[in-house]
Amino acid sequence: MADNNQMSLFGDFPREEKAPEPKSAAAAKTPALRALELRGMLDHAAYQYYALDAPIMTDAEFDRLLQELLAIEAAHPELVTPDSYTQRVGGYVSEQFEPVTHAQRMYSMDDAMDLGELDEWLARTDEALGATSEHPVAYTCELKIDGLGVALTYRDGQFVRAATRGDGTTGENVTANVRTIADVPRSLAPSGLMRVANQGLGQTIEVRGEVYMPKGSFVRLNEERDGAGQPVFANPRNAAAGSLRQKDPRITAHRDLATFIYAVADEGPVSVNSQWEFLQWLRSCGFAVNHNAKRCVNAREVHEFCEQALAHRGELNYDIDGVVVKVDSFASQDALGFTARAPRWAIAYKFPPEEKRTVLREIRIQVGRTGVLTPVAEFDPVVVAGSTIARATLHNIDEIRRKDVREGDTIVVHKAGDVIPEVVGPVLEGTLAAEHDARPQWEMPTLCPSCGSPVVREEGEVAYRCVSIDCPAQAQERLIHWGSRNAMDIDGLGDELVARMVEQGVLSDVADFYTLSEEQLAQVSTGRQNKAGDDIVVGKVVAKKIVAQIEESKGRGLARVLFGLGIRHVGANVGEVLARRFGSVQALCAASAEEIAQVEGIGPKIAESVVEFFSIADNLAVIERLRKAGVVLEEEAPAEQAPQTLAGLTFVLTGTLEHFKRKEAGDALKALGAKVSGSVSKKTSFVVAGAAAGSKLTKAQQLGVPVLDEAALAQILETGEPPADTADE
Ligand code: 3BA
Repeated sequence: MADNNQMSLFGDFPREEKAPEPKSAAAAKTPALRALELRGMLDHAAYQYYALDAPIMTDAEFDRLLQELLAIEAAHPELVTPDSYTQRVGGYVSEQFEPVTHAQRMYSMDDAMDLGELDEWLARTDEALGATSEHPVAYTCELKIDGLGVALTYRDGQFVRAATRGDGTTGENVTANVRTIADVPRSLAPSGLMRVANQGLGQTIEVRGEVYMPKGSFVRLNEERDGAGQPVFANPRNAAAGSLRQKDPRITAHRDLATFIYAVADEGPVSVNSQWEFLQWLRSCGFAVNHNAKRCVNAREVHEFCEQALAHRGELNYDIDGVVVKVDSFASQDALGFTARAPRWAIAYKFPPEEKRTVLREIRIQVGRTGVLTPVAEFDPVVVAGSTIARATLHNIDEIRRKDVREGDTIVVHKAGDVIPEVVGPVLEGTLAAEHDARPQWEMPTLCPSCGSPVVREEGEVAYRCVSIDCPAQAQERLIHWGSRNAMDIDGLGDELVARMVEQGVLSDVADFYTLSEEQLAQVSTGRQNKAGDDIVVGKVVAKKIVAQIEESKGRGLARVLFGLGIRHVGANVGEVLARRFGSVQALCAASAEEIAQVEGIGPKIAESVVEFFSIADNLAVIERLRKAGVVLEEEAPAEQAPQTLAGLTFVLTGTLEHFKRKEAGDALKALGAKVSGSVSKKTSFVVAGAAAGSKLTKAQQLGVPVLDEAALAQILETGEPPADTADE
């Protein structure tokens, strides 16, 4: 495509805002000196902000410095250096992953913040390209996926590397993680390759696109994390970023990521002439290309496409934050060229933030299955991003204080990541501010609203909880949890139905599910009435289906049972780990907290919680009834276990081993009960150092941690005997 220094067809159209007048102190310096100084300040501020999460200046201050530097560089182009902050496209490259320098820089895009700005850009571009009504300029419109920019490299048609966009020049090597994404082709389809010129040996092609997480997968992932007491992701984009930047690709493999591809680093090898044809070519190579793109024959169609996209964004299973409009013809793109940061032939029309005003009627307390009291905002229903919302969690009292929302306030609500309703804050315009100030601050109740027991806040926790073991609200939530997707997955059992069953006395603990008859369930009132005013009951047909589902749930296996029981700190993951290690409820029940805490990935907090759960007679009684009902409480194939001769020892493996893969050696040590850690500390029992061991070996020597060689490791694995401690030689 066109090189950077292409003359602008926009002539003297003002592209950059007027720079602020330099301050007198700054004006006294030569431009070269001041540019140097500004670059230093900007780099330092960006490092503080992105790498250390410790900003040293406001965004406005940062922007002022950046504008000053841009002005100097515009007046003195000879002063522009490749490493200048103005040449970066934003962001900061972290040092966690290996850096990758993009063969060709990944540009940014100019934004149009509303349809008016879009129309201005279209008019300007039409004019620059000499559009007439007989010969209008065609544009390709693509949905703007709210994902993470990535570059995928193929050598000789084979996928060899994936890198994040990073700052546009340098990204991070995320190949291992991207390999786990199902829709990324391992090799290019021959039909696509046929259209690539010089497809000889050594030919590389780099395509670019977005990695995203489908909304449904995002919701499920958060449900799972919430169930396991882990922090949830704020939106699908963060979830995708977190998944892509996992150190362990196995974790990424369990996250449902997907891609949309829309660009190439260098159009040279592809024999197509327009963005629209190019998208078809990408598809013929096997890439995932978004189908909701359109080749618009003129600017009016572009405008309409953007309106349509905005109206229908809620129907998509992925998050979009706008529309990318590109001049279709490559020849016209070349004629327009690039500014320092972005192509002139493309623009990102950004959707307006979907925010609505409503009135906060009440902050209601919801009691969770572990007794946590969660404040929930109940507001007048409003339509946001295509669906009606009437409540949103406020998480905890700290959040309520931070947002300073009070019952009766007019509030702004939106959907985080297009899906999760969220209260942004109170509207404090005009008289609303005085009204807000006159309302009392909301307080956490001191008694559980369900059972009336005193509420406690444990040391170091934000959550308040009801610690009563027989709180009806907790009991109901536990029943709902038992039937939920990641637990026993009982289809058709909604939250409402469980509530009605509890109310009508047919259900009080999870074992009751398995003695429920079709006749009993068919008689349960749904709480709704028909036109004649009679109660609507569940009915025979639905009852039959649900009872069949309950029957089926008996065989879901130990891991799901352990998760389903709702033991505090035992999420789906921990449930699996415990099931694998102990093999049966009986074995887990007999284990001490110390034994449980020995298991890799299980901490003392979880272990305590498990032991406490099994020390309660009521819980044991429920488990006994589950067993009698035929619920499987064993792992299918109880794990054959080697004697745990290395229990209590922590190993760190470093350097290159000659006869083992590090991972295999680690697994073998774990099978003997050892913990394997990635970092050396005082608690490390042994460091196994292979060839070219680096900082971990040094650290071990500093801390006096005994160091073993590969032969010693081989001996341990062979005999299963722990090594003699050689610490004080
Ligand atoms: N098209 C993002 N940049 C995009 C190739 C250009 C471009 C995007 C786009 C520069 C989307 C900036 C980061 C980048 C590849 C540079 C899209 C989307 N086109 N459909 C015009 O859907 N988010 N982003 N990515 N090169």
